[in-house]
Amino acid sequence: MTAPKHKAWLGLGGNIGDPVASMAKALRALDQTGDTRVLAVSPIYKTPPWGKTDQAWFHNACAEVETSLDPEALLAACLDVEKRLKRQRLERWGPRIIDIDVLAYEGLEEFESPTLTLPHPRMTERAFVMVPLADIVPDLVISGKTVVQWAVLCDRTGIEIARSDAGWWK
Ligand code: PH2
Ligand code: MG
Ligand code: MG
Repeated sequence: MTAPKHKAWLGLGGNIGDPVASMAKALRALDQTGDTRVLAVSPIYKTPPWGKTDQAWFHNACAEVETSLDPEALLAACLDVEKRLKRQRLERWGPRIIDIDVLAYEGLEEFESPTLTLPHPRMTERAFVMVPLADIVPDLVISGKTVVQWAVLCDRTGIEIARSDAGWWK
C-alpha cells in the first residue's frame, strides 16, 4: 500500500550568498526526492531581519508541498537539504545560506515532539512568513485565524516583492 499523502507548508529564507538560488535549489531537491512534491510556491520577498536586526536583509518565500512523509520525516528531509546546501548553524536567528522550516501539516492542528513544534513557533507574528504564505493559502487556519487574517496583523514595514514569476524556483 502506498503511504497516504498530506499537504504541508514550508517557510524558506536566507541572507548569505545567493539566497534566491539556494531556495530554488532547495525546492528542486525536495521535489526530486520522490516522497515530496512541490504544489505551489509564493513570490520571493525581500524582508528586514527579524529578531536579530544587525544582519543583512533576507529573502523569504513559502511553499505548499504534498508528501508521504510524516511531519518529523519531512523536517528531517528539509534539514538534509539544508546540509547539502552547506548550511552552517552558528547562532540562533543569525545569518544563514538557507533555512527551511516546516510551518504546518495538514490534519495536525498542533503537534509537539522533541524535534518539531507545529504550528511553527512565532510564525503568526512574522510578516516574512505570513505575507508569502497568504499568497498561496490565504484561507488556511493557523491557531484560530486564517493566514490572511494573521498577515494583515503583522508589521510588514520594508517588505517588498523581489521576484513574482511563478517559475522562479524551476
Ligand atoms: N529567520 C530567522 C530570524 N529572522 N528574519 C527574516 N526577515 N527572515 C527570516 O527568514 C528570518 C529572520 C530565524 O529563522
Ligand atoms: Mg529552521
Ligand atoms: Mg526559521
